[in-house]
Amino acid sequence: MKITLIQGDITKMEVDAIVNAANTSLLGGGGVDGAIHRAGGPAILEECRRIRDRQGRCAPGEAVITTAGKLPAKYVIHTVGPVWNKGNEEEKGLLRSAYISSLQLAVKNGVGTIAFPNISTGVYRFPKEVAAEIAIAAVKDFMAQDNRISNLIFVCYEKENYDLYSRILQS
Ligand code: AR6
Repeated sequence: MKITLIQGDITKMEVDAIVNAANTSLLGGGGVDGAIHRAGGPAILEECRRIRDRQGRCAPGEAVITTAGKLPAKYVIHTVGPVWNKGNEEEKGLLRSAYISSLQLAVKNGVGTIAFPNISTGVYRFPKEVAAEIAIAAVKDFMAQDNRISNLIFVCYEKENYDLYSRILQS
């Protein structure tokens, strides 16, 4: 069981599952969501549409799973992080839930290797350092209780996040 940190593009990851920082519509957007749908092709959006038709929107803190289209990963786990609003709306708990829900769905689907982006730290403006602390604590807590994830990779797109994770993971 290990946690790895890299700086790069999550769409390139050859893992069982990559996690997408989606929105409640599940129908795509910008940032990492846009990059995943662009690189993965229309099959992912098609599956997201079917999930939407079946269960409606995906609430913040929850997650759904699709296959990964043309991506090298097997699955995409779409989770919705909270929009930061000065910490007044349970954003911290919802961010933790986004990580935990993704991991629960991962193990349910036999995923052993998984890559996470820095959920909510882009368009959703969650303060990066707080988000990194929450993300690292959540995955460590999960992995301490469930040994089915053998390798968890934090994929930071920006150097600022990479440096933050690097410091927190070392301490
Ligand atoms: N690989 C890894 N990380 C990436 C990539 C990539 N290819 N591209 C961007 N990031 P954001 P959010 C990083 O805005 O804040 C979308 O429109 C980025 O640098 O993608 O959760 C959705 O549809 C940042 O650190 O997601 C939602 O509407 C992190 O991914 C909304 O944005 C998250 O930034 C979700 O906002």
